[in-house]
Amino acid sequence: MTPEPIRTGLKVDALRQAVLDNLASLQACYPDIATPHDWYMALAYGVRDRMLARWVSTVRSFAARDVKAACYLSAEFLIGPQLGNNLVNLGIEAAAREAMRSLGQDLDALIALEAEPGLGNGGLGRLAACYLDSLATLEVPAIGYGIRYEFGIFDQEIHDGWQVEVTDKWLQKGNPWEIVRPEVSFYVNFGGHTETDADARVHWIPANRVKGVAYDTPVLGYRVSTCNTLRLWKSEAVESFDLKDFNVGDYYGAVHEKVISETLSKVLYPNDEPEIGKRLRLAQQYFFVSCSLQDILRLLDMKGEPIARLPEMAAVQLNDTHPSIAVVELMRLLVDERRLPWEQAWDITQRTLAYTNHTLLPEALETWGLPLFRDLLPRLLEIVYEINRRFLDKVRRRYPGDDARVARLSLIDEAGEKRVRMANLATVGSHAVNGVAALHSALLRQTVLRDFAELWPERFHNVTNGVTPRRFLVLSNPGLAQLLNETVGEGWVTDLSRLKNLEAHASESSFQERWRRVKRLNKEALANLIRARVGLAVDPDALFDIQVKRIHEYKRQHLNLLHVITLYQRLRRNAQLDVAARCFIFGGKAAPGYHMAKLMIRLINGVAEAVNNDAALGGRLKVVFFPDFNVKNAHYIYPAADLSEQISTAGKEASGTGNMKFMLNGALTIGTLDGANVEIREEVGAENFFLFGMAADHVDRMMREGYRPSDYVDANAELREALDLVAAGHFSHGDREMVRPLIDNLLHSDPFLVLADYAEYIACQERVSAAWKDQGRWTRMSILNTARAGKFSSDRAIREYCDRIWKVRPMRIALD
Ligand code: 26Q
Repeated sequence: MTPEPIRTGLKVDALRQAVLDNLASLQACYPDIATPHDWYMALAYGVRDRMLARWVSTVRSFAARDVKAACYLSAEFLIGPQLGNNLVNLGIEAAAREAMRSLGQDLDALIALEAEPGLGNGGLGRLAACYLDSLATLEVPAIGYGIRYEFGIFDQEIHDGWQVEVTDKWLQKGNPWEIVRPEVSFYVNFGGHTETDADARVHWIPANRVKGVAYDTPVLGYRVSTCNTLRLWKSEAVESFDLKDFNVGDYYGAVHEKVISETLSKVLYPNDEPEIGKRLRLAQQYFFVSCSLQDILRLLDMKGEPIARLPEMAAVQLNDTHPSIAVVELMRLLVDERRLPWEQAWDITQRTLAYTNHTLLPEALETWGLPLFRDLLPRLLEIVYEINRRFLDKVRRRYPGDDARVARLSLIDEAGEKRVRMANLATVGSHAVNGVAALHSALLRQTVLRDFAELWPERFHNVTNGVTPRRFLVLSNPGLAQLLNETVGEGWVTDLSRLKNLEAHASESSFQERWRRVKRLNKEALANLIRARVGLAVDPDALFDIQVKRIHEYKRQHLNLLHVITLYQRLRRNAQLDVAARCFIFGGKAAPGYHMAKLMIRLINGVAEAVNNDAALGGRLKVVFFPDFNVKNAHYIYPAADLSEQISTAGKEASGTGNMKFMLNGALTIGTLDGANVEIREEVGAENFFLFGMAADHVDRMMREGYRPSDYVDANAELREALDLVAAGHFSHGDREMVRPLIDNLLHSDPFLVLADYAEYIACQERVSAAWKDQGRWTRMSILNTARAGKFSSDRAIREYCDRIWKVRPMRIALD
C-alpha cells in the first residue's frame, strides 16, 4: 500500500510522521528535548495542514460562483480552544491519539495545554462561535469578522475570596491556528474635519489614520469539506501618514500616534463596565466595521459583481449594536467613495444589513454622546444626521403632530446631553431585526423597539439561540456521545432532533444504569479538577447543583446563595434533618468595575468557607466557587451537572445559552419563565422542569405599582434569618461593613426581586430534592432532557437565519 501524503493523510502513520517533521522544521527540536508545548505546536500545525486543502477549496469555490455569503460582524468571538474541536470535525481524534501515544505523548494532556482564546465576554461571543461552527457544518458560505484582541477577557483568580483580574496573554507562546495576511489590509480614518468641494462632494480630512491587517483562522465544518474563515483585524500604525503629512518634525509625536494606533486592538472591554474606555471602545467598533465592510466590497469587486448586487451577494448580520456603526459606514463607502446617489445607497444598505438584539436592559443599550462621536467620526455624524432627517420626515408624514413619537424614534436622544442611540440606528438601517428567544422577541416588540415594530411589523423576527453539539457534547462529553451513538446511531451530531429516539429507553433500568455511569464518571472528573484548583474534596454522589455564567444582579447568584444559607441554617438547627447531599458549584467573572458583582463572589466564597468547614453538617453541603470560568473549563462543568440554575428575574435574560448546554448534557433545570427557559420547558415538558417565580408581566406590574422588599422579609422567618446572618458578618469574618451594600440593596430596593421570589424558589428546591431521592425518576427526567434538546442546536438556529433573514443557501465543496 502506498503511504498517505504527510501533510494531508488522515491515518496514524501520516499523522505521526507529520508531527515528527513539524517538531524538526517548525519547532527546531527533536523528541528527546521537545517540551510538551513543542509537541502541542507540532501536532496543531499538523492538524492545520489537514484543514488547508479544504480551506483553499472553499475560498476558490466561493470566488468562482454566483453565491451569496453570510457575513457575521461581531465584536466578540469566544471560539474556545481549537485543537480538540478540529480533530473532532476532521474525524481524526482516534488516529491522532494513537499517533501521539506511539510518540510517548498523551493527546488529552496536549489538548489541555492550549491557551484559551478569550475573545469574548460571555453568551454573545460564544453564540457567534457556535454559529460559525454550524455555518461551516451546514456548508454555508460564511465569514466571521471581528477584532484580534491581543488581550482577551481577563483571567480570574480568587485571593481571600475576592476576584483578582490577571491579564490574559493568549498569544504569548504563538497561535498556530491563525494566518496573517499582510496584503489584506485597509485604512481607517479618525478625527479631523470634513470639507465639501465644488461638486458637492464631501471629503473627510482625518487627523489620524490606522491600518487594519487581516488575521485568518480556519473554521472547519463537522465531517464536511467546507472550511470557512474567521477574519480578525489587528490595528497597526500607518507610518508614512504620521511622519510625512501631519507630524513633520515631530518625531516623538509621531511615535506616540503610532502607539495609539496599535492600542486599538489591544484589549477586549468587559461588559457592565461603567464609563471606562468609552472613546477607545467606539474607535474599536468603527475600526473593525470599516475594515470588514471594505473587505466585503473588495470581494464583490474581485468577483466582478457591480455594487448594486451587494444585497444579493452578502448578508451582513450585526451581532448586537456593537457593529451598528456599519449602517453609517456602508453609506459613507457607497456615497462618498463609490459616488452612488443617496437613495440607491440607502436601498443597498438596508437590504444588506440585519440586526440581532441581545438585551432589553435599558442600562445596557448602547448610546454615544455627540461630542465624542463628532470628535472621533465627524463624517459619520453628518451621515447619521442625514439618515435621521430623512427618516423622521417620513415618520412625521405618517403620524402628523405626534412629536412624542418622533422623539422616541429619533436616532438622537435629545433629553439631557445629546446621544446617538445605536439600537435605533441598527433598526432603521436593517431589513430584519430579531430577538434571541421567543419571549425576548415579543418583549422587544412591546418595549424597547415598540414604535419601530408599529412602523415596520414585517421587519421583526425571532430566532431562538442554539449551541453546537460538536463542542458541547461530542468533544466535551465523549462518554455520553458514545452512549448516544450506540443507542440512536451517529446521525444526531448533525441532526439533533434524532435524540428524540432516546425517549423509548428513558424508563429502561439497564439503560438508566449506563446513563448514570456516564454522569458519574463526568462528576468524578469535575471533582478531581475541583480538588486540583480549589483544594476541596467533593463527593461525586452528591447532587451537583451548578450556576455558571457572568456574575450579575439580574442573574441572581445571590438568590441561589440564599438557598444555600437556608439549608445551612436548617441543618445547624437540626443535624438529623433528612437533607440529600448537595454540592453547589458557582462560576463566572464579574466586570472589574462592577462592585456589587465582585461582592457577590466574595460572599459566595465566604459562605463556602463557613459551610465546607462546619463539621455539624456531616459533609452534606459543599459550596465551590470554580475560578476562571471559560470555554475550556466549561468542557468539564456542563457534562457533570445534575441541576442547572437558570434563575434570572423574568424578562431580563434575553435567552441564555448555558441553559441549553446543561440540558443537552442531561441536567435538569430549575428556572424562571425567562429567555429560552420558556422554550426549554415547552420542549421537555412541564413535569420535567422545575419552575418557580414571577412571570415577566407580573414583575413588570410589581415594579410599576411599587415593590416593598421588606414585606417579604417580614413574612418569612427563614429569609430574615438568612439575611441577618449575612448582615452580622457570619460569612465575612465578622465584617459587617463589607456586606452592607448588598444587604442594603436587597432590603431597600431589590431591583431584581430576589426577595419576592425567595419563598417560591425554596419550595421549588424542595421538589428538586424529593425528585433526586428517587434516582429512577431523576434519571428518566435526565434522559428526557437530552432527548428533547434537539431544538437548541445552533444548526436549527442557523437554518432559520439562512431561510428567513439572509436568503443564503449551502454550497457543496469538492476537494481538489
Ligand atoms: C458594551 C459596551 C462597552 C463594552 C462592552 C459592551 C458589551 C460587551 C458584551 C455589552 C454586552 C456584551 C455581551 C452581552 C451578552 O453576552 N448578552 C447575552 O447574549 C446571549 C446570546 O444571545 C444571550 O443568551 C444572553 O441572554 C445575553 O445576556
